[in-house]
Amino acid sequence: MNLSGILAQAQPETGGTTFGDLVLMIAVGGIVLLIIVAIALPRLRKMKWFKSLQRKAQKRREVKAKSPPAGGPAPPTTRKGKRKRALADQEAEVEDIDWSEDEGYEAPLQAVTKPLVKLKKKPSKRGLIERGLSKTRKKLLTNLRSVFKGRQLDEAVIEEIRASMLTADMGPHFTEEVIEHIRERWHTKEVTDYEHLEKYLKDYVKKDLHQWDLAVNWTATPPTVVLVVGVNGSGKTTSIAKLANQFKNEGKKVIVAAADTFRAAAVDQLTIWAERIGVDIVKHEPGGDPAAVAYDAVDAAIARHADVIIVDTAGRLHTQKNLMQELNKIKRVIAKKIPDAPHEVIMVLDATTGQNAVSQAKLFTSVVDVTSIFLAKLDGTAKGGVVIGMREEIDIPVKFVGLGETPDDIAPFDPDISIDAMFD
Ligand SMILES: Nc1nc2c(ncn2[C@@H]2O[C@H](COP(=O)(O)OP(=O)(O)OP(=O)(O)O)[C@@H](O)[C@H]2O)c(=O)[nH]1
Ligand SMILES: [Mg+2]
Repeated sequence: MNLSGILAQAQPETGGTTFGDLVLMIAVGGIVLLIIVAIALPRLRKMKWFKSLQRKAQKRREVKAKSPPAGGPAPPTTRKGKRKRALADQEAEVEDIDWSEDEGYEAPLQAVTKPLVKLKKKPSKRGLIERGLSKTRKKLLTNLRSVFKGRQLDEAVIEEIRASMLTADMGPHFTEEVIEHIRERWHTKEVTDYEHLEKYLKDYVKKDLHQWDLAVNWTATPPTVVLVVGVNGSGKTTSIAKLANQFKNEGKKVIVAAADTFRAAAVDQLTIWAERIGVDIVKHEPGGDPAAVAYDAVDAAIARHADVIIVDTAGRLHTQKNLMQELNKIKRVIAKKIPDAPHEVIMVLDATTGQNAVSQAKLFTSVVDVTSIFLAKLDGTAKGGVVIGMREEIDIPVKFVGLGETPDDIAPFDPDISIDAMFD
């Protein structure tokens, strides 16, 4: 007797469908379901989301299983933790390098260790600028808001606004000009409270900065030659690494030239960067003639069909006169090979020095034809307003800003994003 017969005998009939039929249907349904799962499971295992679920579960099991070493920290699991650990490991590794031959050099460790660690997801340029200008924003806004504190504009408030703008390194000329305009608008009642002032300042500064031509002077027939100048420690070599990295990512063939032959460590530093970024370097022995390095580098760039060559220079010589003579010699030698070169002379300025950076710029521009500014270290300062001071006092376009110590920490200067980041 079959299964439905046995069940039919055990249960009385209840109309059309017996209880036995019901159980039979459930049993058959279960078997069909099992067959479907057996066929689908291997396919399911091949699916991406299933694999990633499995990997995550496996990782969780591994982390749980690893008990922390006696007295030591548990292995980092977050991205921030891993980054911190990787940095610590690299710093330990680089501590073995002997930098003693160049006692004047202060920051080799940071300069060579930072670039290895990269966040998986890079912040957008806007995000970088907003983060970089956060100190400036905090200071400027705190100052301006506290000036008003519910008050309406009057002579006393105007005087306090002047002080706030000077503290933010916006420069005396620009500040005076703006204060005059504010006073006029106060009389016509266009600017009476903080909201008006903020909007007015933002619009005014943006309009002013938009007068700069911010495009890089690429030459029609490569290589484009970029000469990088600036005082000792301003961030030249790091900024060159950033530029080289950016240009390479844009698909350009880049060569860097180690024409800072004044310090042995300077050549090493640029060599490390070039290797890490994956660009060619032309260098001579330390102590050699920087102009000869520049000359060879231009030769190499022409022979290798490079798109751009970036020349590092010394920031310090025995005297300022020597330094300026050397820069001019490098320029002359480059021009012998490519008459309209260098196409860009980028002056790197340290934003943390505020108004001093403006003075440095004045000094350099009196000797070399600087075509643009790379404003480095904007991330570590509340003096970001110096960019506004520069427009007024030297009027050389700030084409790039440096926002950290890794090759990715660079952004083209964008007046709208930067000014919004300073005020919003
Ligand atoms: N926070 C921050 N640090 C930077 C930035 N640019 C450079 N630095 C740091 O500033 C220090 C000096 O940078 P370098 O690139 O060696 O400066 P330099 O002008 O080549 O120095 P010299 O060759 O001695 O004239 C290093 O510790 C860099 O990591 C930046 O945009 N932000
Ligand atoms: Mg350097």
